[in-house]
Amino acid sequence: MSDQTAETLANLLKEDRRFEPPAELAEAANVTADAYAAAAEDREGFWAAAAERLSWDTTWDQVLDWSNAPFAKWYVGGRLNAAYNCVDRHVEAGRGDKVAIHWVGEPEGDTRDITYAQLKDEVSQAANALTALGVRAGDRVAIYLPMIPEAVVTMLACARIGAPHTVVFGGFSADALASRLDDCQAKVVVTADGGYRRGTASALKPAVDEARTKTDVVEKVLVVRRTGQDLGENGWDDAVDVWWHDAVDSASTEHTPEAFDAEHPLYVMYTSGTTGKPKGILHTTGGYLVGSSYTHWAVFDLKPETDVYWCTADIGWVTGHSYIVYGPLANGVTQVLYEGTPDSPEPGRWWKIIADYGVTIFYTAPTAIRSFMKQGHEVPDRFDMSSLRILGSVGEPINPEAYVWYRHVIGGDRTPVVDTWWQTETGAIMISPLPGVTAGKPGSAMTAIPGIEADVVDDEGNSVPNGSGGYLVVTSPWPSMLRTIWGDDQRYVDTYWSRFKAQGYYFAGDGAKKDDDGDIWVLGRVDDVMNVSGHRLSTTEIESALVSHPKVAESAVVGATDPDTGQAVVAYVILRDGAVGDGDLDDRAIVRELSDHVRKEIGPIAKPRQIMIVPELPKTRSGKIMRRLLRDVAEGRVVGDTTTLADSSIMDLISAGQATST
Ligand code: 6R9
Repeated sequence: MSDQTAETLANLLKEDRRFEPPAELAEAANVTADAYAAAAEDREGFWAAAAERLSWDTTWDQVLDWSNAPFAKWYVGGRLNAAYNCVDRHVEAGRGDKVAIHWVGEPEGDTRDITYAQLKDEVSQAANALTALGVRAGDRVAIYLPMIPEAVVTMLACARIGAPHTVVFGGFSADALASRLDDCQAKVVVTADGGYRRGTASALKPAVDEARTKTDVVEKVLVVRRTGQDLGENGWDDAVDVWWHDAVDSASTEHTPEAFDAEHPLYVMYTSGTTGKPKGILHTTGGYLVGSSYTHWAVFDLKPETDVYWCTADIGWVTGHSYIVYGPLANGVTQVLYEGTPDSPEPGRWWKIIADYGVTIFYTAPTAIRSFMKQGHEVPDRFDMSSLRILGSVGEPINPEAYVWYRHVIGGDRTPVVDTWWQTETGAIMISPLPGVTAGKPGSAMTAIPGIEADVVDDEGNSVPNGSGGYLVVTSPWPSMLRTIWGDDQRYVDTYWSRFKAQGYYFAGDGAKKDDDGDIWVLGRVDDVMNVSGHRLSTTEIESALVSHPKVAESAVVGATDPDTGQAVVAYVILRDGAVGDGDLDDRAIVRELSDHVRKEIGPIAKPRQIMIVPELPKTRSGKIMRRLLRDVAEGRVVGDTTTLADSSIMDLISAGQATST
């Protein structure tokens, strides 16, 4: 670490550092300070103007219909095609030769540049192929792909024909895939033979085959050949499986996009909630595209003619939807799409990509920044990253040290850092600095962006004074808000709109504080949702996975603070009678077995950092598990107040029994 960084870090603990926007950037900024007041004065007028950035087939009659709150309709009567907005209109405007995607495969040298004209042809071909497979407007299509261009092409092809997509992260297991396919009744799955992770080809198609044994909703599986790996003897079903290169490559590049209602479903994205079953968050066409494209332009001060943008998220998460596919492509920018892991084949891979492509705007997650911090600045220092002008952060609170390191080592102390708070449910960035306006404060997401109204409130829903903490709420509807939970309107109302029903506020599930200047610091979840490396996981989901194992009687899962991943999964399990000392398994082997079981049921990201076998769980007299106490143990603290426990000696047993863990 340089002396300067060390000094910066030391200072940070004592003082609130401010990073003023660079003068040049402020002068040419897309959004200026007066936007806040203008939007506050006429919010619907503001969002009507933002919608003008898109091409509409029919304009709307009404910006917002909130008469059936909390079920919103935005741009009522408007009609548009999302794929046309992301692709065709750029080609029609004479920008067909512009590169839309610099795709970088993980194996070195495996790259492809795709222009907007080529993207239009490929999306049209895929739209024709999906139609030929029987997909009609309104049918759901699941996408289970690595980070290859076909993932973007398929999403846009679905949007083009009005078939809502549901992208399932390639790291999810067959079981997790099956439950999502089943919940949204996906007719077609688009997948690949495999993808590259850390230099090796890892299979995807077998998980789809396995998922199909658990649900019979899927009629066709479209398979991209990516790795060329062997699919095995039973790995192909002629009645169901179709190769992408057979169905898509031969399809016509002519396809006329149909305009859909602004409220036509665009996609369903599953995310963890406080109960075991993931929630299918529904986003619709008009409002979502306005929200994602406006925020991408405003928060990153996007200059589509000159910027080269790169968001490192996976398209299996909402960040990939809003800030790789819909926002950036609607804005017609050139972007990098990278298939692999940050440090493969060498630790400087990301920085090399930035240098090679002259990336100007870079958007990533704090967990990645922290892992690079550990490697030191020597690796990034080897690369010329002077093209960068704006850095973004998303997924979890960014700790001030990581913010300062990011700005200093990656951004050469030139670049504003935008810490963007939002959620799968919000569809687009809600709270963030604006790079040409806001003096950045390490660790704070600052204020709601123009057009968005957020607050921090107490238990009764009253706005807390500066210097106090409470719950983060959104106080008025916004265009890219979720419309419902797929197939479960009641759960939508209960989860988001019942906590502050009297005020009509959207409850985000996050705790936050307002500092003395009134700026917002997001502190993390207040419900049973964990945030591991920027990915949301529910405690109950992992608990259900654990108790589905025959050896487990009961389990409790907590998120414990982790220096690398933000939070880590820590599980406590009570084994069934006879599971211990029975046969040849010792505790350690059981822990390993349970860990593998969670991995299989949900996916590697849910794998507990630690599993502790305990004789009992701490419960209140009404039988509620006191996670607070378990968190104390997991984080190595003195166990807090145990007076409400039915049996207060239990915590001594649990604290003493920590030896049996991985
Ligand atoms: C976009 C995304 C949402 C949850 C959210 C919060 C956490 C996201 C954050 C942040 C602090 C930020 N979160 N961005 N916390 N500062 N800048 O991550 O969506 O996967 O749905 O997660 O992530 O806890 O509620 P999603």
